[in-house]
Amino acid sequence: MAEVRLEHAGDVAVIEIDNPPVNALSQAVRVALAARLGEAMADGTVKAAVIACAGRTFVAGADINELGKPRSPPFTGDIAAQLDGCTKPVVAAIHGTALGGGLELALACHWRVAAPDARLGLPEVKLGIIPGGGGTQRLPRAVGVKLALDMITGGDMIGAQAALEAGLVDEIATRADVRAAAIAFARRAVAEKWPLKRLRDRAVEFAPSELFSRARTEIARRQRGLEAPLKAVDAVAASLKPFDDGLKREQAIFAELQRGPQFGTLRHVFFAEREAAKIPDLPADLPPREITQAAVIGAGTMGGGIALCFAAVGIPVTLIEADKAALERGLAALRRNYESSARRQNLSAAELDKRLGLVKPSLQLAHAAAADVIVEAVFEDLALKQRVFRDLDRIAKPGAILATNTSYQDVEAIAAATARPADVIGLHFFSPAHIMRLVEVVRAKETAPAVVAASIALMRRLRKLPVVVGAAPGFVGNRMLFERSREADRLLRDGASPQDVDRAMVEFGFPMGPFAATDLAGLDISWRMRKARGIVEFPVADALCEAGRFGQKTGTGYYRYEAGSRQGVPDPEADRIISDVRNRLGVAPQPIAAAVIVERLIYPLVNQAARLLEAGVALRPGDVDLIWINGYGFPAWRGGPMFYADQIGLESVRDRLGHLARELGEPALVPAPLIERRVKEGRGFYA
Ligand code: T1G
Repeated sequence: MAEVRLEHAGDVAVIEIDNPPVNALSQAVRVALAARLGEAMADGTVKAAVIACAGRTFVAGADINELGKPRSPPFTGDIAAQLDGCTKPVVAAIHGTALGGGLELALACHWRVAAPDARLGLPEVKLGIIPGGGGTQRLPRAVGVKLALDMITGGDMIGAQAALEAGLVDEIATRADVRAAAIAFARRAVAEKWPLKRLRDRAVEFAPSELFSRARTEIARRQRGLEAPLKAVDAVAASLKPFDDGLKREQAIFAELQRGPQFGTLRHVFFAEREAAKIPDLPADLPPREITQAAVIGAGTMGGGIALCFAAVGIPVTLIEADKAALERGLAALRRNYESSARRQNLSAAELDKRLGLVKPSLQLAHAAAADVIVEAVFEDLALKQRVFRDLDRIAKPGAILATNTSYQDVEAIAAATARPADVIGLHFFSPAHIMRLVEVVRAKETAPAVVAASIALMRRLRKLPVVVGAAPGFVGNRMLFERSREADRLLRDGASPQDVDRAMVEFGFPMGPFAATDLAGLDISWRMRKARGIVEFPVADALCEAGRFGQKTGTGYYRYEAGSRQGVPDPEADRIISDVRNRLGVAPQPIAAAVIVERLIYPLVNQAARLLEAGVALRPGDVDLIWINGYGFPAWRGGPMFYADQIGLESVRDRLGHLARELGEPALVPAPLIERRVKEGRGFYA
């Protein structure tokens, strides 16, 4: 039951919010918080107040379960206004993550003291809304318009040190106990009679109008289709007006977005992410596994990126490579990658060197012996991976997690190369591993539940999004991608051009179309796999590969790339090759509308996912949505393929699949039994 307690540390009132698990500002908490604050201010013996939280974090925001439904005051903004009226110093004691309404509450306090590892942010745009408790007006007054725009339109957190340097936090608690530090801070404010620092009284420093136009341009490029970030720019721009006028503008935008479609969709994604960590048959009482050392085998692009993920959260990692030159290349790439992400996170040079110092290079597999988790990321060849795992079986300490980063090899076959298959699991990181959040946690038949649970916990510690999948070919994401890729090849044979298809998918909301993406990754990778498996359903892709057109790496693929350019241009030579395939197959090309292109590329995803759900390879529709949003660029504001299918209407999707299966003669497009059953029950995947 949520509680807000009022305690006394001498003449300092300590108001403690206790609403597990993240001290969300539910209705009950807001009512009690307003009451305790009033009591503290009315108590003549109280000279100052501290607002703190019990448990693992400061307030992580409004209670998302309540948003979008009828709510009663006091709202976060009302409590912020109450704080503005306080005549005694109020200090926020921040630990864990002060997010959304939690940071807005702290911004309305006169000062903020943070624990060294605290993180602060206004992530509301990730839910399709904007801060609605005064954050768009107070944050610019605390840190300036530029950083406020970045934080509010991006929704990302910043660390305590960066917050101190920006003026968002007034002190970092050197002591372990941030509450004691805040009480001491409050006492100093009283003793030295500091004037109360109310952000609403501060004018926003001058912000050139191009700051806002540049933000809008950047958002239109990087967050295309999302409404909230653009609206957030409008709200922050209103902070240049008198405070109360700006608040009114914020409230109007906040209310409008809560009524909009994107809030419901992004709230679905939020809760799907929380569901993904809950694996039904995992015992709840599994003891946490201590992971203090990691090792990564293979210093290529993936291995270097994975090693970086461990170092970035402070876990020492040994990066092992058989070849000295490859190890040096890997280390150089790792440093380059971390330097660029460090710039984005405002990491200091000292912090960067400290993190990089956690990566120990080695040419000896034996140096993995002390690791609690070992991630193999060698070349995608089963025999090589089995050899590595046979060696690791001999070297690794008992109880170490042995993970393969394979994207399509048989995890069961890899596990069988060891005498400890229970410790073997797949951790399919997506490239670039240090940036992409998604990791498919591939559970083999004999993988121990404790290893699955420990892997999920470890991925969350690496700030990844772990989704558990079964050890079937292509797992979930790539198995679905195969269906879309086959239909994309067919669209070219039927008359569409690569740019027709890519344009339709970009307009749908993908950051890039399937053919530009394949040119980027390289056509030869899947060509090698198709030849090994005797797959012949990609005649256009095969013809391009036979002509040596592997994509950006060879300067030509579906498109042509001028020297030094990564932007492909239509290539008459590619058109000729496509036309030759059509002639060879006797296909008369027809123009294909964008809407049909979207159906022919999205519905096969949904159909294949339905089969994977039926087979238990995917656990939930929400997991499938998360995989495609976070691994393949499916626009989050459309909720993912399964949520999107429900929005279209599953019966309509079923009918179109049946029509396409007949028209194209493609048995894989026959509606999956799960879809037929749900339609018969009058249900979707979610409803
Ligand atoms: N409301 C309700 N429940 C929440 C919640 C929230 N804000 N945040 C987390 N939970 C639940 C979550 O569903 C899960 O529940 C449990 O807490 C642990 O979460 C007025 C309007 C804080 C970084 O967007 O980013 O403020 O599944 O598994 O990995 O302007 O939760 O256990 O039953 O994620 O340690 C803005 C969202 C809200 C923050 C912790 N705030 N939360 O991560 O744990 S809008 C957010 C997070 C707002 C104001 C506006 C993360 C976390 P269950 P978890 P975690």
